[in-house]
Amino acid sequence: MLSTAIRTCPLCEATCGLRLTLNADRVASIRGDPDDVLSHGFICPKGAALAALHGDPDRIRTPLIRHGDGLRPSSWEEAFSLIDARLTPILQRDRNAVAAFLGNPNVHNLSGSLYGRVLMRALGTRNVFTASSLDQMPKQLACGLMFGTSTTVPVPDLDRTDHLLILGADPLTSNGSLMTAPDARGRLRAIRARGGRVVVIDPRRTRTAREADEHHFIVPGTDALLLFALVGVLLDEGLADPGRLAALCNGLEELDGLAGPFTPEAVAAVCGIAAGEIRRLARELAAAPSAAVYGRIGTCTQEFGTLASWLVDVLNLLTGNLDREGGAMFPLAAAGHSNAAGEPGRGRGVRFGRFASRVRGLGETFGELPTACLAEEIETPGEGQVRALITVAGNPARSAPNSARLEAALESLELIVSIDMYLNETTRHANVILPVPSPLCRGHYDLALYMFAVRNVAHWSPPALGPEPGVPDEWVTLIRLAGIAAGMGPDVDVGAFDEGVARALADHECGTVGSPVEGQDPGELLAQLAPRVGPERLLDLMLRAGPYGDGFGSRPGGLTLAALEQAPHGIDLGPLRPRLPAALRTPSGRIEVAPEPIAADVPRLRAALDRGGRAGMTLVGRRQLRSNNSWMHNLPLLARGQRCTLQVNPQDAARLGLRDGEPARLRSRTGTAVATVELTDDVMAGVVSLPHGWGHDVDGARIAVAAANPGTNANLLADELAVDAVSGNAALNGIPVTVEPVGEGAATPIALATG
Ligand SMILES: Nc1nc2c(c(=O)[nH]1)N[C@H]1C(S)=C(S)[C@@H](COP(=O)(O)OP(=O)(O)OC[C@H]3O[C@@H](n4cnc5c(=O)[nH]c(N)nc54)[C@H](O)[C@@H]3O)O[C@H]1N2
Ligand SMILES: Nc1nc2c(c(=O)[nH]1)N[C@H]1C(S)=C(S)[C@@H](COP(=O)(O)OP(=O)(O)OC[C@H]3O[C@@H](n4cnc5c(=O)[nH]c(N)nc54)[C@H](O)[C@@H]3O)O[C@H]1N2
Ligand code: SF4
Ligand SMILES: [Mo]
Repeated sequence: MLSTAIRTCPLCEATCGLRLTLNADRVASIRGDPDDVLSHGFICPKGAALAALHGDPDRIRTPLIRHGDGLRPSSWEEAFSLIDARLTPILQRDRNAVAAFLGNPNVHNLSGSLYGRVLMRALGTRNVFTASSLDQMPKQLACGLMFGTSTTVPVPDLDRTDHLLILGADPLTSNGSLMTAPDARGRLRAIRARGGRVVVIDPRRTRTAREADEHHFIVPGTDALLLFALVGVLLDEGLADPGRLAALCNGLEELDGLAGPFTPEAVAAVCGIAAGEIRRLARELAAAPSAAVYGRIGTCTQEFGTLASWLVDVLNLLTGNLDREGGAMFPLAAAGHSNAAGEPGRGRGVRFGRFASRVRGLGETFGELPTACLAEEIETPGEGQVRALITVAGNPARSAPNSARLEAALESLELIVSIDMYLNETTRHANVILPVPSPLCRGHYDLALYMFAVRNVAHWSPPALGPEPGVPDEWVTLIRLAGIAAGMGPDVDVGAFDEGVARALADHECGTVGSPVEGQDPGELLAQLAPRVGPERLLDLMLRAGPYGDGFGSRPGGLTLAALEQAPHGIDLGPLRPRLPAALRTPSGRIEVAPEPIAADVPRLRAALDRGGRAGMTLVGRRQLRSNNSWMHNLPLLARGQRCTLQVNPQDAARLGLRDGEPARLRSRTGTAVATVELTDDVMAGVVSLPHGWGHDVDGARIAVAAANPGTNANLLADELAVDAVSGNAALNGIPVTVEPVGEGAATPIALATG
């Protein structure tokens, strides 16, 4: 008997609607859902591969516990008893001795998004690390300081803009990031079809660049210089006009002084873009009827990530495009959006720098420490030394810089507990691995990603398939771990614990100024949410207390989870609308144009400018269409047709003696790696590109397909000491390397890389 299920793809930020054809509990096919309110039928190869992920024989379906050199299956009782016995004494000694690493898939998983923080609270450790500090922290910090919350981030109004300037992003490959926009190609083509212009700044001629009107190579790490020069031209030539927002700004007058040294002529040689071109780019940006500037990984995971991320929005502001149709706008998500309730002038601003990492003294951001300093926190003795690690949906052994050092540090820990679906490069070090259900067996709502969507939408997906025998929902596992961390032992009453979680959220919502449930009785809200439990209950509460919600009766006809259940293709909440000043949550209630912590970093940029360009080769990364960071190389359909290569410009190859298809050895401060050369003039001279997330040929993992096509681990080369000074985010791009051929008969075999 065939049946159909509709659900959102949980794999990347595009949030595509999928139509699954099911044959009992078997997935017969997965196609794009033509009726989805946001994706309109778009799908990429990974979405279709969810069936293979569901069926992957290597996916873990039972807890595993360490046994000699390997891991053996165990019951859940045995696993939790072991965790309780080992974790509790460490926590009793020193709560900071237990660290946590939360990986990227938590963002795509309601359990991880809502109950990960429950576990963190129960642990009570300062040593919380996440993929955010390997990714978008500079953007969230810059926007937090300017606008008041970490999710008040402008996104390009893609479907209405006349001019899009993209720096360091490749949405045609990544399918968009901090810009939820399925079918990026279609949306970019539509800009050009309506007479608009797309300009890309990237050290590689990306798929996105090939669809653009104009592409400029840029020397990695120099975006802040280019952006400052653009700001300077606008100011000098009288082209800067924030329009109605001028009256909402603090510090506008500081920009002139800050931008002063960075003239087009001063930065041109260092950026690799001619001064005349920089002036033209600025004038065209200012002249466009509407325009949006957008930067992503290339502007974040680099030495000047916060400055570059900030300047992107300074440009949006100065060109009058911030918060206006066709410009860079603030989405209003239906649930959980930190700037939805409350009012300007009553925000406390973002929390940042309240404490520092023990060894290197890197500051905390929004309650977490930079992942770039995890290894040293494990290695360095003293009070607060990390002795145990809990990973949830993370693979830091492949995602964090200097992975050889980090993996050695992991080996020295007393205990590692991993909640994960694979026995991979990280979890092979674990003492206990707790499995999670296949994505098709869980409900789904994109709590985080709708905060960055180019259109306001809401979409609930019920589980497409029934539960997998013996695999509890991930939120249940997180609560059981939280129970242990809270000293309640291995058999915590999950239902009672969850009541407490829901109660705390209801208390919070009822106490929030401007919330549609402000002043209501939390107990009555909870009664109305019955019989829902777990993430569905919390989601329903957030939706109903949210900006489109029914307010539990105070706004009849408003949004509820029940309403979303009746709308399997999602509910369209309309195009983005101007939100300032209402969305501002800075303590001043105004736009902080030149926040002090950011302005204080400008001298460091000035020093880099004075040093001038760097000789030698520079390594950058890239996304690949059939990859998802490190963890989807085990699916045969995706693995076929996806190779990990080192892209090298033919000019460099000739000089360095590198040949297409042959191995090259890369060296950086941290290590050595060997990768197969791909000659292409799509990468600028002086730059080589290697994707991250590879290097699967390791002992003790169970990822047979991935191990057969292992590729090279780029993070053997990324330097954990290279961080964006303001946010502590890892500078995973712009790594100085040497590249040389691996001579015939040389000792190092391909892809067997060592630190
Ligand atoms: N297919 C696929 N999709 C993905 C992922 C995946 O692994 N595969 N990963 C997901 C994740 S976690 C994220 S965060 C997003 C990322 O989404 P994007 O940022 O759109 O993706 P990237 O391809 O990493 O694009 C970064 C670009 O920055 C360029 N770059 C490097 N250094 C610099 C620099 O200094 N300046 C400038 N201007 N450019 C530079 C690189 O050449 C690259 O083209 O993608 C998500 N989507
Ligand atoms: N050199 C370099 N390094 C990079 C980057 C780069 O561009 N260059 N990009 C960085 C970026 S943007 C990111 S986001 C990080 C990603 O860093 P991580 O999040 O550490 O890495 P992933 O490869 O996404 O690994 C995800 C893990 O979660 C598991 N998993 C998948 N789904 C689930 C689930 O539903 N529940 C649970 N519990 N586990 C699940 C997978 O098996 C895998 O072990 O990598 C960063 N590292
Ligand atoms: S683009 Fe992203 S959300 Fe859409 S099908 Fe592909 S992986 Fe899934
Ligand atoms: Mo990411």
